[in-house]
Amino acid sequence: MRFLTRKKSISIFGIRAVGKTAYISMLVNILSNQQNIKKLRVLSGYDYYMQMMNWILRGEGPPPNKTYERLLIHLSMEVDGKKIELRTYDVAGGDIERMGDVFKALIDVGDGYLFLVEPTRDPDKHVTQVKLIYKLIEYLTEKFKKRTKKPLALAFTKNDIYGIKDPKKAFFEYTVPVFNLSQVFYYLKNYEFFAVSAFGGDLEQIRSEGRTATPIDIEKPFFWLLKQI
Ligand SMILES: Nc1nc2c(ncn2[C@@H]2O[C@H](COP(=O)(O)OP(=O)(O)O)[C@@H](O)[C@H]2O)c(=O)[nH]1
Ligand SMILES: [Mg+2]
Repeated sequence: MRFLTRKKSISIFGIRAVGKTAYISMLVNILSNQQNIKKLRVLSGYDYYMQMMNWILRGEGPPPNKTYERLLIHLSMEVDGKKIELRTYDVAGGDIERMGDVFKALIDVGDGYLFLVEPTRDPDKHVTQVKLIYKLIEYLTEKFKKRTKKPLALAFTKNDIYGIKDPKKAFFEYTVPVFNLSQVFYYLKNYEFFAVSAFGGDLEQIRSEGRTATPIDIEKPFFWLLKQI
């Protein structure tokens, strides 16, 4: 019983402007429409979610996080009759980039992880993203002393712009100019790659054409993680 009722927690990581807020908001929206998901409740972060949906329906997109914001979205639901509780965090990107207490707390509390990556060639973002994934694996494995079973989903964001078809291949190709992360993936026993789009296109354009944002594949890493935890 205790095993069945234990709260499961998923932590979401990603640098500033990678698309965390967009992803989380559209995920909550999708989950609320899923046939196999019942009794979805937003236990924490409900007002935040509604505020984001307001911005998204306006076609303006989520406003940048304020540096002090560390928002918790806490959901409970039943998936295929199984009770699931999960927590996702939307922290200001800068906090993650500094790899400080927030970064470590998110790792400590998580049963599974979703790392969002934008395949941008911007040198600062490129290096920071590779650096953070290395650091995440280093922390999870206590400095590469042991391998970890905790599942890690790596998802490329804004795929309406980038059009990635083979996310696994694209991932290692993306890291190579900075550091070939396949060197440290040996320490992960369970990982998978995805490419998602929160809005299915440019929000302003979608809005000007009278359409609504249509996410692509954003539920896939989530359901993959749910299966693993
Ligand atoms: N085209 C496109 N833009 C996106 C997508 N997701 C987020 N964005 C934009 O990227 C910027 C940063 O997104 P946000 O969710 O605030 O990132 P955060 O800082 O990680 O929370 C905003 O201008 C969003 O509108 C997407 O799937 N497609
Ligand atoms: Mg945000």
